[in-house]
Amino acid sequence: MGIRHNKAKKEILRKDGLFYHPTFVKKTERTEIIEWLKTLHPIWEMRFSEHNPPPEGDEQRQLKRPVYWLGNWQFACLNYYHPPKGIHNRCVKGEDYPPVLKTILKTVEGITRAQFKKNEVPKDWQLNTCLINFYGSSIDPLTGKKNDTARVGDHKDFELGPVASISFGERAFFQFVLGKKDLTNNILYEQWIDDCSLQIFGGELYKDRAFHRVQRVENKLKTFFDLNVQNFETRRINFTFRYVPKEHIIEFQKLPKELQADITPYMEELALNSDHFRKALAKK
Ligand SMILES: O=C(O)CCC(=O)C(=O)O
Repeated sequence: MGIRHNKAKKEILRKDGLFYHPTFVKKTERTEIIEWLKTLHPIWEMRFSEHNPPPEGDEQRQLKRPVYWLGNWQFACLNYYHPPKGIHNRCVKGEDYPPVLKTILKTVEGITRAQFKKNEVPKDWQLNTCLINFYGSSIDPLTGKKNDTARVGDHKDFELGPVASISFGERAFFQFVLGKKDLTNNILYEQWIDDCSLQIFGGELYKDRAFHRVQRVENKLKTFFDLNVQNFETRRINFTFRYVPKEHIIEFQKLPKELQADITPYMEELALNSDHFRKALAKK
């Protein structure tokens, strides 16, 4: 049986391997982060590429949502960071965090060290990688028809050590599940993720054994973020912070040529609005 977090009380939740603070991000920080988000131009990625075609039984597809990465960019077609074997040529040096996130992260790293066991936090662990997911509905530019894609299927985050996430906007229904991926799942824990909340999970049970997923995102407020995402209505934004050892973060120009070719269109799109990506493409 799943254990439901008592959302009405807005209590901080402390379990072995899971920490949740429903009102962690201050309103002033929220405002600053949302303003900064308006400067970003998130992109749509395809899951596969010319040099990493879909394996048998799978097919090329667009990700369900626009994304932006900080610290390093794990392009979907480079297959994401997946230790112990998938560690090379997957994490391309990205933009630094804005000051407001740096400040928040110092506290988050402190909470993590205090709440998690020593053996659950790797040596040199720091939250130096961030995936920003934009949840909402895509809008067909011809018909105006909306398609709600605000969910994420069962998966694990393979970066070592605890991962932390902060969320903004509509609440998301989040589950940790045990058992084989996509089969009848045994719900380990489920909870609503609130606006301005912090969730941290790690350890053998929540991080290594359980899959996690976002089942749905509420659509109650009918207010959308005003961001640079074409044909998309964003009603929730989630930042997931992770750790990738420095030696596994590579400059674009050091990638093998065929992988450079696969991600060049994304780098060019990012370079339209980012000095970092402009310089990365120009470097020899
Ligand atoms: O949106 C969320 O709360 C979770 C996102 C997630 O599962 C991920 O980034 O791996």
